[in-house]
Amino acid sequence: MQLLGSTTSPFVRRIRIWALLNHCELEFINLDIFAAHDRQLMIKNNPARKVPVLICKQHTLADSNNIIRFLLELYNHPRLSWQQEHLLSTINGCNDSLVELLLCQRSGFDTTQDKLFFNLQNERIAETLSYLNNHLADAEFKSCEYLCISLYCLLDWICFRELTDLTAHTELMEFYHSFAQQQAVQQTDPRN
Ligand SMILES: N[C@@H](CCC(=O)N[C@@H](CS)C(=O)NCC(=O)O)C(=O)O
Repeated sequence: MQLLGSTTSPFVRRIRIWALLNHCELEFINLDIFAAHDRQLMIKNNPARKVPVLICKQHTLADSNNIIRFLLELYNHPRLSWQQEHLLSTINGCNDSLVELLLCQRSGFDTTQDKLFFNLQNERIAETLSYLNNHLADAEFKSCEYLCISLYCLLDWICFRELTDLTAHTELMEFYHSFAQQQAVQQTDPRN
């Protein structure tokens, strides 16, 4: 199986860490998705023009949510419960808004301006981080490996890109530091 992605994408990193922790052999194809040649490979496999993309004998699958569902089934792991899916959507909502804002900044917009689009993203980021901080101790959260991986990838990406101050979220910070010790985390560090 091949995984098209980039080392910096938090959505790609989730899949890479899960695969490392679960002895799932993935050939990681590291792309610069904004460079012409690499972009062609991504576009050829995903009309939505995003990474990650998983390519295997049966399927070409885009979107980390589909990829993890496929891998969990393939490796006979239980699927996420509905509450866990809800928590994953909360992590995704935060991550998507941060990606949108970063792309706006890279397009030359001042995202601190009082504009509907920026306000909606900023409100979503603040609310989802508070929600995750308050629900991190829930049994359904702590017991789900993929949720913990996805949260860690979000938090580390926020730190890596210096996107927002996390220090007020004490539960998230404690989790972030404890999860960071794992080998799979260090092996997929975008700073390396
Ligand atoms: N819902 C998607 C989001 C993936 C995503 O946003 N990927 C970013 C990289 S972090 C991307 O490919 N962005 C390219 C673009 O927006 O043009 C998933 O879970 O895989």
